[in-house]
Amino acid sequence: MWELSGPGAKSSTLITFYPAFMKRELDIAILSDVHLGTYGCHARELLNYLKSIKPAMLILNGDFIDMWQFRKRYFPKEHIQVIQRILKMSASGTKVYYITGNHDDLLRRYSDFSSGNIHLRDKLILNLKGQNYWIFHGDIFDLFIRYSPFISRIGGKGYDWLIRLNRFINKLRRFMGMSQMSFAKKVKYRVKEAVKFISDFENTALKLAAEEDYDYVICGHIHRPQMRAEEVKGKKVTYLNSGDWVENLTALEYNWGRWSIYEYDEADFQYVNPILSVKEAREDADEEVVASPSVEEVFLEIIRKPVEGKQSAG
Ligand SMILES: [Mn+2]
Repeated sequence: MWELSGPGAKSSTLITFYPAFMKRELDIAILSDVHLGTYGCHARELLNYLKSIKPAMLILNGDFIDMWQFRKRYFPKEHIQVIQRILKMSASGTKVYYITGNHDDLLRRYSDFSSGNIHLRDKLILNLKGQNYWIFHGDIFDLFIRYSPFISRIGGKGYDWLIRLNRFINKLRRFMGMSQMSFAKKVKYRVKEAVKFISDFENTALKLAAEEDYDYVICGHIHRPQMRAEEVKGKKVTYLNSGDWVENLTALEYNWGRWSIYEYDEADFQYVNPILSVKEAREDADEEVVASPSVEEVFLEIIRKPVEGKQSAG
């Protein structure tokens, strides 16, 4: 929005005054479990975040689009804008890796497809400063860990329903001057089984990474942001998890050779740097929104968008 862009931008002089330094430059940003297409997805907040950064590499580590929920045809404007924002980032130089997860496993048959700066993969192996990284969504561990029926139920449709119920109750609570509460967090965190599931997941990842001789393993899937270093059989392994954009609103950021977990804070956008807030932002000429696209339209747009190519006439 405030970068000087192509011919489409009607470049009101105001826009050119917003300096580029307001975008944080990052080497790598990792997001997972955005679950576009579900009621739980905090797309507006994610848009705020995406507009505030300029990463050299953006890794979408699985469950970016929730294709399991698609038949409901819930795909509001902000959800499309998230996709458009990412396409725009890729067009202006950000290398985007779309790693498949279990909710977008339909895309696995297109894996290792690349178009311009966008790369679809099932996993990603990186070497940063001599350290080997193993990056994948993590649903593969479901085969190793025994789920309790309770957990698998929250993972599915019931979970989406729970979030809607939660929103409704929070509306009532707000109305009565009470503080907000998160069912999803309560359910997921308080239940002993869930805690055990999370630690099983993390331990499995650490153990396998050590066996495969990786220094870092980075996952998503369990909606639990984490940075944890352990010594496994004499080898130091670090487990990172980027969390999600349903409950935690977090991302992993790599800059100046260091990892950190970004936690979304509405206040940063409303008060500290209001110009970054989507609500305040002017509509971009090139960000027009197509009304309710079909499933195919949405994900075909991602995988076949000619990023650098000019649009062919007609
Ligand atoms: Mn998942």
